[in-house]
Amino acid sequence: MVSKFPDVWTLLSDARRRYGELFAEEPPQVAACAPGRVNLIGEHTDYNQGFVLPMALPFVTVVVGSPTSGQGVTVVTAAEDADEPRRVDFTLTGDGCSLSPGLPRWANYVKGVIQHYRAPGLPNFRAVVASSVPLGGGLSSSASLEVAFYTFLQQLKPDNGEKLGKVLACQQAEHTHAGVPCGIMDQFVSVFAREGQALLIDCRSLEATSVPLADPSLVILITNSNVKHSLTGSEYPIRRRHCEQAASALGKDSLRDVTIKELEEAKEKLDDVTYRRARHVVEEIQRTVQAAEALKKGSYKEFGQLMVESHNSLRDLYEVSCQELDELVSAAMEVEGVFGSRMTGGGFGGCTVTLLLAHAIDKAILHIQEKYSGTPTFYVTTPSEGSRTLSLI
Ligand code: GAF
Repeated sequence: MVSKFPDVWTLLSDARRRYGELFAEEPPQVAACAPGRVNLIGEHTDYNQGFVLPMALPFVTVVVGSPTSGQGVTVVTAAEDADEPRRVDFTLTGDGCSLSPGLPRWANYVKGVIQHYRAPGLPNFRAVVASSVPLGGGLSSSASLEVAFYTFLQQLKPDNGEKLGKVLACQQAEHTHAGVPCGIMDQFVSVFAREGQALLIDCRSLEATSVPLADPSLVILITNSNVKHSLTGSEYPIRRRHCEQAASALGKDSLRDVTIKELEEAKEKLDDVTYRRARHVVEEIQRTVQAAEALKKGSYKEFGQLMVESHNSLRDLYEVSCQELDELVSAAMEVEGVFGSRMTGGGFGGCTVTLLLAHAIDKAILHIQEKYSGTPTFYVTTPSEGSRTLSLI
């Protein structure tokens, strides 16, 4: 019932074997990995300079490879379900390169990371990528690929090692090469995450506080709706634009600087849609800070209530939920021992995240399965560590 995914060492050995099959003459010299994430609360707040509370998942992207003396770069993905060519070849130009996005789409993340890599003079190389992060499920498979790739490049040609620079470069890669004007959350947590902890990230100061989340009586259940509506790509930049318009109409740099009182007083300056988007963001920022406090105190009931409020706001005010996610949340909330449940990530499909007592897990899975009109996939997860190099010895 609960999906099992290969751990990092299994992925690493798969990637090494694949590398050996493809480039028979020598084994890979370096390896790196970076995790996907689930956001516990604080949705669509990162690009409004607000707070988010994600944690890294045990699902990772692994990159193995070696510098070569030959011409050009070759990258191969081992992704089972890639519906595009799995191999891409290109050349680096002298100045660190100008790699345009194109096909295959998965390679745009790689090209973007190379383009924004923070040290000149990358050598040519060959690499194989393998990942256990579910694709298209809103669990940041793209950020994990970007960050894993950056970490891999750091071993070919070290940059200054500054972690925030790495986060920003990977975010830039997503902007320029995937065309998604994302916030900072996904890349940040993929770099900075620590095992057993969620991260409260202040997306204005770019500082993060660890929030311990390793209570054995608790479980974090991710339920994949296994749907992805086509609105995902087009609606995200529209939401972002509405938020910027709202802040500017109120004379502020971002919605982080707006209080509920100020928003209510200035309501007539905004059209209804812009007002509702802003209302979600302003309240969600407050909710996230409150939720982090509740988690620190072990007030799981309060945390769960805030998760549900967050979901309702994403559904009614921000309008990024969908029927399938709403069904999954409602079903989860009917189970005794569940504290809270909400959609997670950008929305329009993907996953929900549910906080519940460990002893209620089987009952919750059965109930959600019975109530959901589609076919869900379940992952029981724990907060895991951020990007790192992997030993090949
Ligand atoms: C996507 C984006 F990439 C994040 O930056 C964030 O805005 C999230 O949607 C919504 O909270 O994952």
